[in-house]
Amino acid sequence: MQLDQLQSLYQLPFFELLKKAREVHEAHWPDNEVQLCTLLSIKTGGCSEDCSYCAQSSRYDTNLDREMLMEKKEVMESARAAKENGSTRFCMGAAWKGVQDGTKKFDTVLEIVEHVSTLGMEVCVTLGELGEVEARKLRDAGVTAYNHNIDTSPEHYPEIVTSHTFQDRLDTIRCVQDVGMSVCCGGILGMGESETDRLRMLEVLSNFNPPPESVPINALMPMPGTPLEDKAPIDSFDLIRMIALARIAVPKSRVRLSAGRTGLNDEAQALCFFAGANSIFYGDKLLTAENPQSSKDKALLSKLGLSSQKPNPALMPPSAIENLPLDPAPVGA
Ligand code: SAM
Ligand code: DTB
Ligand code: SF4
Repeated sequence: MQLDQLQSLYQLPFFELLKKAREVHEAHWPDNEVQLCTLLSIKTGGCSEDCSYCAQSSRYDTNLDREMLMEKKEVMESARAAKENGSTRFCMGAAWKGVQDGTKKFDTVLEIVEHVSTLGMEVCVTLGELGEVEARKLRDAGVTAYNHNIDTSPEHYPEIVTSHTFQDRLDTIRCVQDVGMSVCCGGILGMGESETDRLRMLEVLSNFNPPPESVPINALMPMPGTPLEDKAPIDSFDLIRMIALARIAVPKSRVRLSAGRTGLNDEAQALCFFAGANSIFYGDKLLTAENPQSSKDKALLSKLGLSSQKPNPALMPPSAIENLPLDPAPVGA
């Protein structure tokens, strides 16, 4: 979709935009299901990059304890718990610039992925910059989607990050797509960007080839100590409009209502689901920040008559399918 088309949609009266988004949503996602994804920070803090929204950058004094790469056993415990709790996707994040083949840390990550991928969930990782070799190895280890956000428009990006470029982000995404792995790519609203920046971000995302499999829309959670700590929260109507536009711009992608749900009331979240959001981060914690309690999310989905996405073998890594029971358990067993 092009910028001028996004601009005309954005200018529509609120309910007209919602109506259009809802039509697209119903045509592509008739199931009333919301995907539940659980995040785990497998390596927290001490990141070399200067992303001005991020509590994990070592450039800012954010009062966050730096942690080493987690042990496989601990990761497996969290992943099993996420599955028990109803998540169908497990996303592991690491705070560092990127990964390189031949390093001990990359080998450890591959081993972690190999194990998590046997559990029967979609496996997502967000590990920063990588090349084609790393992408291929992650895919072969069982990663089903790679999260790498563009975060804002190309024009606004240098105001937010200087330690790498917007083009670096695109290059990583290209490598992921070239090896046939799904891309999860979105951004953050509320970082001082203009309306045009927001629409440009969607324009870039919708012109990926292929379009991203999922699009996380984060509302900035201002982190004390970061340059963006004092940013005012995004107006929830602006957020709902952006969700609606994302639904229209990338009709087949899952639109994930991501960070910042703790700042939204149930009614605003309900409108986001109506406008096309069909995925959330689920569980008390994001990477370092708070997320609504799972019990609260379950209650909200039930109040709205939405169900959580059922496990779907077609979306699981091959190693999970090998581990599925051959025959369904007898009824009542
Ligand atoms: N280091 C990897 C990277 O930069 O791609 C992965 C982790 S990074 C924390 C993943 C994404 O989380 C960022 O691209 C950003 O969209 C989101 N994020 C980080 N801090 C945030 C905040 N304070 N508020 C909202 N979203 C945030
Ligand atoms: C994404 O777009 N949002 C998630 C996930 N991808 C990795 C991360 C949100 C992080 C929120 C801030 C924190 O927990 O530190
Ligand atoms: Fe590092 Fe990622 Fe945070 Fe940027 S967003 S500082 S790359 S962890």
